[in-house]
Amino acid sequence: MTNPLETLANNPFEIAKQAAEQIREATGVASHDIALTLGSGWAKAADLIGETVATVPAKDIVGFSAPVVEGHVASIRSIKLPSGKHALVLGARTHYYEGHGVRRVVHGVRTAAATGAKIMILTNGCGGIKETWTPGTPVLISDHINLTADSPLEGATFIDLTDLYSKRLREIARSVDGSLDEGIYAQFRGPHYETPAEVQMVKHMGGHLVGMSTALEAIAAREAGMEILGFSLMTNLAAGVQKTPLSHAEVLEAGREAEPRISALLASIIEKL
Ligand code: 8IG
Repeated sequence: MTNPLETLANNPFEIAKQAAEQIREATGVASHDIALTLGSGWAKAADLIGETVATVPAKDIVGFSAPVVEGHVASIRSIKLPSGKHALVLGARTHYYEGHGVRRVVHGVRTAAATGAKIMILTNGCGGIKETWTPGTPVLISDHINLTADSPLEGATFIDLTDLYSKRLREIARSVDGSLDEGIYAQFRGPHYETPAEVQMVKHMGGHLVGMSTALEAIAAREAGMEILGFSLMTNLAAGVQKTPLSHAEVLEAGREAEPRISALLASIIEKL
């Protein structure tokens, strides 16, 4: 016989529901409309999109843990947009490479859905393969290649991933900045960067961006019925495309340099959602 409490503790959707309830209590906001995960280089967007109603330490919400990467922020913020809508900003992302399993990776997305969010904005910092891009270029994600060999879905959940990164939302983004390029994002498990040969493999597969997040989260967001906007900040040319070795310090510096500009861009896009 199974213990009902164990069943509850083992159900990721139940834990997300509990987390959403805790967020409701901590923020006083009954329901959120939009959720954002802010990756490297995007954190300032939270200050630009509206009025912060409440900031909650992520560690106070069930299932969230403190981030391990320098430059990531460990808080969950509820923001009232000028439109009157409520945005939930997840500053704490759990990466696949942390080794806590894929359920933990997508807990934020599932929690966002449980708070009522219908749109999930996933942002990240990543490497770029197109040589015409320079570090600091924001790129809309048009599709992904999941190279983690894993999935956040368990059991016979055959979810369609056509138009995973909403064409409608990408069009809204381009109505704000017509020069925005788009690309296909390949998620590796990391935490090492790719070899030049792996970057060439992705290029031959049709990928344009390489990173360590987002694809698994997008799948979970789609399962939860959300519409997804994916946004990458290309902070470095991928290994081998860039002739010099990759350094995390340089990646952070490129993020810092681009942050005000891309955060303002994201804020303008959010205004139109
Ligand atoms: I920022 O070049 C950042 N994140 N996999 N490759 C991968 N992840 C990244 C990279 C990169 N740059």
